[in-house]
Amino acid sequence: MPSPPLRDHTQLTARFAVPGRIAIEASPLGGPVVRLIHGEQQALIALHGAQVLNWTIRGQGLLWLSPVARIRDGKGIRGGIPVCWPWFADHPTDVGKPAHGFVRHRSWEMVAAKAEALSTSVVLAAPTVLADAAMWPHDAEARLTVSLGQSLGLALETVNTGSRSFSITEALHTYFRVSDIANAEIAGLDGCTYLDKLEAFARKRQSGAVHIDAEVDRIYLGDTAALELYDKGTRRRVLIESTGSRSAVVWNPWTAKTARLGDMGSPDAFRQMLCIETANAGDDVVTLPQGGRHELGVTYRCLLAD
Ligand code: TA6
Repeated sequence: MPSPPLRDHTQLTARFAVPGRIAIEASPLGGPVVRLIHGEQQALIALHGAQVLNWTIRGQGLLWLSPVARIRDGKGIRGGIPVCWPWFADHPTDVGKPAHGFVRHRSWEMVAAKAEALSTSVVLAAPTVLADAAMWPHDAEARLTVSLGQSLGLALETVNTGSRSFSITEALHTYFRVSDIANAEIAGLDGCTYLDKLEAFARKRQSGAVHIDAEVDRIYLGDTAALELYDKGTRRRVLIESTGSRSAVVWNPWTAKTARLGDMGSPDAFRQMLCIETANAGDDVVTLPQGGRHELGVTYRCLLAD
């Protein structure tokens, strides 16, 4: 009989903390978080949704988090890196089910943490439970490894622990911080086909780098494994390298959707964020047989201007 998951701050600290490298803290957002420290980098990961809330290099924050973000049972946290699983965006057949699946709305189990010479990492797990069957009638486990080393790395593993095959879509829904959306440019998607969600998923072709001057909500298909976000306001480049993914999502809500979302923190908050998401979305579906495993991985390497 597996031991019950550790949720208590004291127990988690006793089992996983490493002085100066791994700490379990009570976040002002309202739940326990894991702080990873590796050289000049730090990352903060909420147990809620296994959501990376912050990633800093020499104190500079590289991810966007809503100033009104809160950790609340059954809700998502606006910003950082939400884990969308076992479906991306609306459920394929029932829009009454929560967008982006259900594991971002619950506390994950902390199952491992390591402070090594070349990396500092944590592993969090979210096995499906009986109550999930009404939403998704499969036995599975999602496991997220977050690591700091040469870069910030995330690896989302799906394990089919049941007796029937199933299909998933998924995304690491990363909100990057930018100096201003007018300064941002995404390279690496030139020539890719994309589905434009704002025009009933019409198929279009990307020409050149991606610039944002209105609401954008696109699923790029094909070779999306090496992207670069350049911010000419900070002269900062983030190299985005994905594995186990054949699609990438680019999203900025702009003015009207920001107002409809209501939890962005201010009417012009969209100007400081840009989502570039490593995914298996749209046509890009992952099917796992009984006992099958799949890993969606991404590394973010930041080249800071001196
Ligand atoms: O990834 C883009 C997207 O699917 C957009 O359509 C928008 O809905 C965004 O995700 C935010 O979704 P959320 O459920 O976090 O508000």
